[in-house]
Amino acid sequence: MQFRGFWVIQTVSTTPFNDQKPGTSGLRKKVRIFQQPHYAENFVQSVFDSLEDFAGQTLVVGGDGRYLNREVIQIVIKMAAANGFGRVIVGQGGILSTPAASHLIRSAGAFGGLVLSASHNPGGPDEDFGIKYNIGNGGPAPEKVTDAIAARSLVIDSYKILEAADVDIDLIGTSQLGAMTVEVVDPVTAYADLMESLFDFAAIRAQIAGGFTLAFDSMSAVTGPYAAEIFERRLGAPAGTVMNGTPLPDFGHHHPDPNLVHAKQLYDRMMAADAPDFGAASDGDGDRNLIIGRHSYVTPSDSLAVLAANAHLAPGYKAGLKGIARSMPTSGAADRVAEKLGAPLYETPTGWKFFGNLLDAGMATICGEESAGTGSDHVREKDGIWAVLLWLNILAVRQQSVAAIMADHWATYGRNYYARHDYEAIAKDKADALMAALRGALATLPGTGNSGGTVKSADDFAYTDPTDQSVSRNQGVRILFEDGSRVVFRLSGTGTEGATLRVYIERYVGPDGDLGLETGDALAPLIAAAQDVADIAGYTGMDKPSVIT
Ligand code: VG1
Ligand code: CO
Repeated sequence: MQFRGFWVIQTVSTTPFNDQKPGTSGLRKKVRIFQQPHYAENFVQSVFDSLEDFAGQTLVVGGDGRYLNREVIQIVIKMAAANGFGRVIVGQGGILSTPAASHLIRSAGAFGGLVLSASHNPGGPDEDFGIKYNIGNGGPAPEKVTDAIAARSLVIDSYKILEAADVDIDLIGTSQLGAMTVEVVDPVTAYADLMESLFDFAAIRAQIAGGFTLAFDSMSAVTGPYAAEIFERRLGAPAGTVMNGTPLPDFGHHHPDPNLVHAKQLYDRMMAADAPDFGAASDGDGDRNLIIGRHSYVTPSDSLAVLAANAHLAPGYKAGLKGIARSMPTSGAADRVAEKLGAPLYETPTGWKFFGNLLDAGMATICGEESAGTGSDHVREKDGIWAVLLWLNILAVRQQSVAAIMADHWATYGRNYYARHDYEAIAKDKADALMAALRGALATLPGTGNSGGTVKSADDFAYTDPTDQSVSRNQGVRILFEDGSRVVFRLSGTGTEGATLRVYIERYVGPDGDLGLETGDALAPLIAAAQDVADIAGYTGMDKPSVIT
């Protein structure tokens, strides 16, 4: 025990839980697991123990408002004080979207931040919670940091926490906790100002005033207050434009995952006869985006390509793009845009942390993933509302519908038909065996023919970071066909129940080819080939995926 004025720092004995997955940027588990005594504390102390020289520095803390958010924020604040941070900045009510947290870390010159979220996973007492650590550039901790945290969590035997009453996180202002300052800040304004600095709000406002209609579904998650401020107040869209705008601890029992399955309410609205001109949604922590034009769904991979091709129409990007980065499973649509722009294209492993170095080095301006994440060098996370605003800015300049912009894009660059098939909650040993068998067969695949065509090459994706030469291996099995089609297999790193197999299927058709096919029809032979090559039914007992996006 240690005394600091009236404050008592407790050193609490604990035992490791041994289940922090190496290679993932945080800890994501069922709420019940997080509620075990010392569990959250162990992870937070493992993070602090893996950092150096943060005494007196600033830590940003906030989350997506899900069940347990407030309790864990109190733990983090008291532990930060006990571990010697000089200042904690916390979003009012414990709210900070992931991109807003990234911005706050950067603008405050913070040492780092803890973001409490399980992203698009459901929330509530029987659902998921998570904690991720972001470094001083505002982005997810790189592998060397997450590996150190995971290693520390295996041997931790005590943590430090200040014995104190809870801090009032609902009142904006500054208070003192031990030797540490606690600043409760408005989570929205600085972020909204950043958006206003990048996009032509006057043009978007004029477009809306002229009758352009939009719908934004916050899915009862963190973007509600951000969207209300930006779309309804600053851009003048009518009240009700933001759907499900109040963050709820259980997201109203929904999966806050902006895809066609979970954002069905928005999808149905966008496909109705009286659909608005533009629809969008974001996920639990506000870093993902779903874009649906009137009667026209845009795949995330296509959205990345369109945003990259048109970014120069927005004031923040009028100087053009330094480069484009996409994760390996994301379709090659952005590659064709990069080629035309004469900008470099980087292909990274899945996960935003790999973009951070490229953005810091000024090598890329826009980044994206097939999982509905798009962003730029304005922060170091993907950013759902940013993507929506860039679309709106482009629409305001081009004065065309989303469907017309897509048709125009495909006529110029060709179309990458694309789908992701997820096989969820499969037994971990079965999933590992399936991947091991695929990896074992890599050498025998080239030259063989099947319903997908003739295999040109097959490998297990490895990435060498061009800025620090660090190597990441085993990032997913790729099978490339002679005609440029592709099937990719990898296991999810973010699920909390068993294992999830993701199969990514892509077929390219040039500008003169058939651009108007149904995606399912266009991909049918490749889907069959994928199921066959990996013997998915044999390993999983599932004859079809649980989610198709
Ligand atoms: C998924 C997505 C990946 C994304 C990650 C975090 O990972 O596929 O593209 O970066 O979620 O997104 P995985 O390992 O389950 O495929 V989020 O919105 O949690 O910050
Ligand atoms: Co997210």
